[in-house]
Amino acid sequence: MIPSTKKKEKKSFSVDAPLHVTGKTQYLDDLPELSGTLFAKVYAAKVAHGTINKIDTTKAEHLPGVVRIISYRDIPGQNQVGGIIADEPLLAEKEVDFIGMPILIIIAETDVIAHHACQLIEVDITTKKIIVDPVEAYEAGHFLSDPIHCKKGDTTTAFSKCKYIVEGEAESGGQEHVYLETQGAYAIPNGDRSIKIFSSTQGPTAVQRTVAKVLGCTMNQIEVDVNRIGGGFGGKEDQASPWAAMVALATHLLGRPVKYILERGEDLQMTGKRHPYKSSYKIGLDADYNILAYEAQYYQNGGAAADLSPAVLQRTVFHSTNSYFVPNVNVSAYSCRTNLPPNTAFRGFGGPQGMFVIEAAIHKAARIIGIPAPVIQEKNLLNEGSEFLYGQKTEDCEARNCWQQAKVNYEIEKRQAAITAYNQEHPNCKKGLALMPVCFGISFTNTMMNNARALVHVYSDGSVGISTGAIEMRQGVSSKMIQVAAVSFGLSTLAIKLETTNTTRVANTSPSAASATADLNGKALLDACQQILSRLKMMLAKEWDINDADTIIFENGLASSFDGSKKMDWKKVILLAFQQRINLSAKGHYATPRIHIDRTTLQGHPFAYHVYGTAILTCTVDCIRGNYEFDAGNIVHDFGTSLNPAVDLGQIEGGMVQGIGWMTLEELIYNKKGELKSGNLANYKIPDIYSVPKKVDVQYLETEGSDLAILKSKAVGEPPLMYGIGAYFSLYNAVMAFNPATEMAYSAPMTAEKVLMGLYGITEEVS
Ligand code: LUZ
Ligand code: MOS
Repeated sequence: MIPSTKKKEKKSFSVDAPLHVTGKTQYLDDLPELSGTLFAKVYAAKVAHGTINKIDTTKAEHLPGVVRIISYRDIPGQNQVGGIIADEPLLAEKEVDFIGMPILIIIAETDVIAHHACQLIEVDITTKKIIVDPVEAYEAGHFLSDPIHCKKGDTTTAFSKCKYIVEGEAESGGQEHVYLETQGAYAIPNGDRSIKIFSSTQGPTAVQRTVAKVLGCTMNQIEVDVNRIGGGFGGKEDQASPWAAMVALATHLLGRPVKYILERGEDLQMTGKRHPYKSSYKIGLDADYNILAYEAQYYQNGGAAADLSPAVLQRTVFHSTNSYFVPNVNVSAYSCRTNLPPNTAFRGFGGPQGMFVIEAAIHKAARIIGIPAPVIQEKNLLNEGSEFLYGQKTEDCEARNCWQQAKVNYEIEKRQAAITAYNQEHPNCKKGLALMPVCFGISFTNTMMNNARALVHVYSDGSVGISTGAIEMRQGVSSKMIQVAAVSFGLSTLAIKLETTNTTRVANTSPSAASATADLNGKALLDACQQILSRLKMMLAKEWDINDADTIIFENGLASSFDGSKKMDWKKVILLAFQQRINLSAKGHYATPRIHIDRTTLQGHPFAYHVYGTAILTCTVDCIRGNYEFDAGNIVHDFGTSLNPAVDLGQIEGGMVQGIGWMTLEELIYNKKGELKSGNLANYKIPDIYSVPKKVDVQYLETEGSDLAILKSKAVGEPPLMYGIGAYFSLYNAVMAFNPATEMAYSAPMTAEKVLMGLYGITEEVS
């Protein structure tokens, strides 16, 4: 036990903010290029499914400045980048499976030449049957992995006891990550038979492993280094690897540094996105509105290769009942193979898709019964000890506390009454309100991945250098890591330097994902700091003739005895330790305790803890034009004891807005040929300042926080995205205020077009 951890640096601290506001922040493309650097570019498939008959690269090869055109035949190792399932070639061999599938890599002296050469390549492909719809793929038997069936209790018997049974369908669209920094990598020869890669990745070890596989070498031949990345949102958990493999392959073949940073258009075309889902459900309630039974079938649009789809699907199943206790549940989930780019991790990782379905089911049930949806929501919230579908029981359950605080502090009843009055007075403008409770499980569902390591050096002048496996992707984890070390040693954050994330310093990392990065890496870092501290305490105990070394306190840059009679400046302590040849470096390790899951029955205790919250979203709809805006987004969130309130607040606000984007504006459109019709940011609309609710307010639920959270500061990355689901239902309610008989399908996003059709009862598709 370190006494100084009691005194957390409560002030909000950001190591990066001064760099960002002065434009000095260094990303991948800011690295100075070595002389002799070559540039890569992919030639990608232009049809979504077909057989390659002929490839003609003659013209491109003759273009001055083109150094080499690489095909799958040049790969010394395996032509394989699949992470969970080996079903994804780096470069197409005989078949192409989606538009944007890489076929060739052009290597040239400049990126302009590479771009030009790309246009001179001719590939002849015979088109085969193209499937873009998950249900069509399901019916044709095209799957990426085995279906998941998970049940609890007996839904059949339970339905026979229900007063109300409601069935229906729900559909949610994909979502493009739009990280500000596009995918990319830079490989340089690093001594004899070794390659160093700078990559914009959330998963340096995934990059290292994939590159080694493609090059047919061992992992110790590949070094991956990441300073920070300009956004990931899940898009770089698995899908940063192909570009790194391409440049490493070129470096291996040519012995020169090779760089590839995707243009925005290429990135939008070639990379996978959030999985669109089509789902059906059946929900049963008793006369008191208790949900007794819930069944659902999820059809996940996985794209052409598995990528992370099976794991995403599992999280959908685990979050199928969101923040509610349902005694009888029976769900089936299918990962369907289609001719789209392989869909991948995206903040929430299948959880949001699962939650949308039960929220739609509750909303529809409430409509049919003739009561407000929040009556059903509140009635069925999780209680202490409620059992989830996967067998785990809630501990320190905050579902009702968040809901209650939101209801009281944000004066729900008063606001609902004001909205009703407004709607009566305004024939052509309607307001709507919705509540969105969220319960999200923290840990990788794959237990094996929940571990991390850290390396700490205290230099002989007292300064500290720390390395972890965490990737800074603008979520503020760097600041949190520095705080953990500062708090541990009782030093100012200025004394701590965070190094890049590098596979030679911290090996076998899990990706920065699953909201667990600060917890896992922070705990490993704490372990390393504590090892050094305990050595220093032993030394001082001897020096000061104190029996119990643990009573020595490190605080405010000083070591002191418990009674304050002895004091020594940190720098002096370190100098003394150095003179006494004490080890001033340590490697920390952490593996989340308690968690386990039976992979066949899906029963166990997969999550370290759950994060809870409740959001209230209100909107105003222009009933002439279908336009809308959000009046307020009010959130009560369970942070535990926040380590960095400003960073955490940023995650809540940003997450909610990203969720609102997914639910309302962002419409990914692929036509039947598998062509992306929303392939630029003019026709794929992402939230801007006008999409942000006019009033955003976040309240802390005062809780202590879990011991499995870093310094009791609960994970905050993904949960807030799902607050955005409330935006969908607030719009639905506003439309119902105008047209109570509207038959709008539960189909997200709720674009202005859909609102307009809903207002006027137009159900057929306009194309
Ligand atoms: N990645 C992963 C994730 O591999 N497993 C998970 O459970 C997960 N959850 C959220 C985000 N990324
Ligand atoms: Mo993520 S969806 O936590 O990479």
